[in-house]
Amino acid sequence: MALRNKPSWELLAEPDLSKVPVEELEYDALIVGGGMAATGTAYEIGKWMPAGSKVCLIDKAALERSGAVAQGLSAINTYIGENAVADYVRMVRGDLMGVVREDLIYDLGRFVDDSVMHFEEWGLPIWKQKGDEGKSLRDGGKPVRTGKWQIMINGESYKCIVAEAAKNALDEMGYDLHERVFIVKLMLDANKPNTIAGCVGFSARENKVIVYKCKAMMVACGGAVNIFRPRATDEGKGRAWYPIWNAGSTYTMCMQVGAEMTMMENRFTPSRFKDGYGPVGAWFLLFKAGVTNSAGESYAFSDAAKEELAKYAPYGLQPVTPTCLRNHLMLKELKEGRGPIYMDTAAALKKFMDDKKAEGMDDKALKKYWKELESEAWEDFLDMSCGQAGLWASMNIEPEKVGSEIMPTEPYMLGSHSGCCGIWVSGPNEDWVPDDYKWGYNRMTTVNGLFTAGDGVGASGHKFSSGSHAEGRMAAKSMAKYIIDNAGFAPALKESAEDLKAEIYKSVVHYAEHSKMTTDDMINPNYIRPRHMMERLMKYTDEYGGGWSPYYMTNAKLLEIAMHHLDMLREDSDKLACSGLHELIRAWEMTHRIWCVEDHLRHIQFREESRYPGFYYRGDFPEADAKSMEDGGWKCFVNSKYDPETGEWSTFKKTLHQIIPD
Ligand code: SFD
Ligand code: AMP
Repeated sequence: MALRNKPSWELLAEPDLSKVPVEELEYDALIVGGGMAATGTAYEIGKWMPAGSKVCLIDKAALERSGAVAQGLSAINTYIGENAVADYVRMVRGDLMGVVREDLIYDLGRFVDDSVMHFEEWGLPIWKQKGDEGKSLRDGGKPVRTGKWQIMINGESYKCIVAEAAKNALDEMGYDLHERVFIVKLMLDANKPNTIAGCVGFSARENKVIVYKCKAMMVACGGAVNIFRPRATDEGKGRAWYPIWNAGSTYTMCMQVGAEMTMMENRFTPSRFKDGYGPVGAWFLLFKAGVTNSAGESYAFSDAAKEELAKYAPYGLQPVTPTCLRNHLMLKELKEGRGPIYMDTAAALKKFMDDKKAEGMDDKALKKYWKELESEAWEDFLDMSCGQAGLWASMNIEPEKVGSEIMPTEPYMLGSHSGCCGIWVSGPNEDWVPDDYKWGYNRMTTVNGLFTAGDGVGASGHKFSSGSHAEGRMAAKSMAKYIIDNAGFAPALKESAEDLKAEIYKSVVHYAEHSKMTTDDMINPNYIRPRHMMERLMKYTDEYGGGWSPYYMTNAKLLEIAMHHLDMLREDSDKLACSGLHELIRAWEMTHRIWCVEDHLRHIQFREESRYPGFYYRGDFPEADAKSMEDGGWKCFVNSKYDPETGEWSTFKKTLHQIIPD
């Protein structure tokens, strides 16, 4: 049960909202979120804002350890370095089955390395090739590459380092930082149509509601986690791959004020070390490990696999198989009874040792080399997913002796990792960018003054931590330009502060009014707790929306049932009850999850093909369509829009432009 932290206790005895003060604040620019993208914006924005501007960053948690990088990372997955930016676009396009915004990807590729160089200057240790130790990236030091795009770091404190730079930048400019404030919703201007004017949130530490007004806003609250039933059960349920505290706030809050969404049908179903959710990239790329089925066969390179991949030409025929199709091959093995799937850690480590022996390394040097190899293998997890190292230790797993099971997990929604759902934003205002991809301010959504970055920006995945930071910086520059161009704008809200407070605290009052009716306050005919809501949501999305239990399969009928259940959930969310501030966060997270999952399923319903086999399948449309929208096909974007005036949704196709030749 949720923690009943002190402040709300005072309210529970007698639900009197006059005990909850409301603060009303006004800023020029607001940065909502405190992750990689938002810290990028915080670092950059002061350089471009007019002197004397007021800016505030609001994070639901503490900047030092919030967001996806909270635990640290052991690699930076986007560093262009010696590669061509156009090849980066080709890689992202190929991995995401062709439907991407090449303008956004190219633009990001031009700037991302500068963020990585800054990370190093701020103190992040980046592995260097032999002979280049001590030489910075900016001075031409060559990083240790895991793959073509990825570099290795000692990144346990990655987020602390990046957060410190953001805090220093905010401090230097005299800007504000509000930590532990959960933003619940955004608000449009009372006078100027389709223009952002503010947001409202509540403190997670004291009874207080804050209403913010602003001229421009960055919303970068990450992706959506715990929207599908996790493989983890019972008390292990908190264990997930992506950060559990990112609850789809970016998508929901922006779509609620009318921002056009794109590719919300896309999801990332990562294959991870089973139960611990340890990332696989370093094992595949750095240690060059292979995967095998229960018979020890290297199934991904078999003739049958080649035949299967050919069905998804041209994507399946690329030298590096796209992430979803790697899953597809794995799922085929599992469904045909050849599971479990193993990452062959033992063979990979043995090969390293054998190679060194063949090179003539003596026993003493070999021992030392082994120690280094062993610690790198463990450090990969200790730096970014320490629960996986704990699981290996507690299960007596010695990776040099046995392989470890890997498994496709539950689906996640995100736009910065190997997925691409998110918000439709303007690209850079440059002549090579198609007209329908740009409307003035880079990374601005279709709502005036509302910007996003990182997981928020759709149709441009594979940004990862570095790209999200760089994108936050790029957006900061255009936010400042927007503010300067609209200097006369005075934001005005339609909603009253008192009404907003009542809306936010409704579930606390509801709990206080009804909780004494039963002996166990978790069970009550008058209300539903956020925990119950989550269980229901996960059951519906999993069973009807293509979660792991039906092997990621859904169809039109199943989706219709899912939508019906979501309707009921939304109706019941009116009766949410919370016994404290902590649970109040959970309640609002659930509301955000339900909205973004609804859009996800609407998109899957609309797209009558299976564009991402291995992430999800439409049983009634199993093929991936090669025809463009103009030829009546699905090689195009699917966008959607919620109309805040009428409460109606529309879902529609949008033209795809190829900018970089094959
Ligand atoms: O191994 C509110 N990522 C990896 N990136 C890499 O570069 N290398 C890796 O090695 C990566 N891998 C990885 C990664 C993530 C995770 C969890 C694991 C492994 C285990 C991806 C990156 O981390 C990711 O791309 C970026 O962090 C995305 O940045 P951004 O800014 O879009 O999201 P965020 O950092 O999660 O921050 C979200 C912020 O929003 C706050 N927030 N604040 C106020 N009100 C609300 N309602 C809010 N809701 C959320 C959060 O507190 C947070 O500050 S590997 O798999 O490949
Ligand atoms: P992951 O740990 O799976 O999130 O992967 C980290 C990085 O490695 C991402 O850039 C992935 O695209 C890449 N990657 C992971 N597995 C493979 C693989 N088998 N082949 C090529 N790239 C991979």
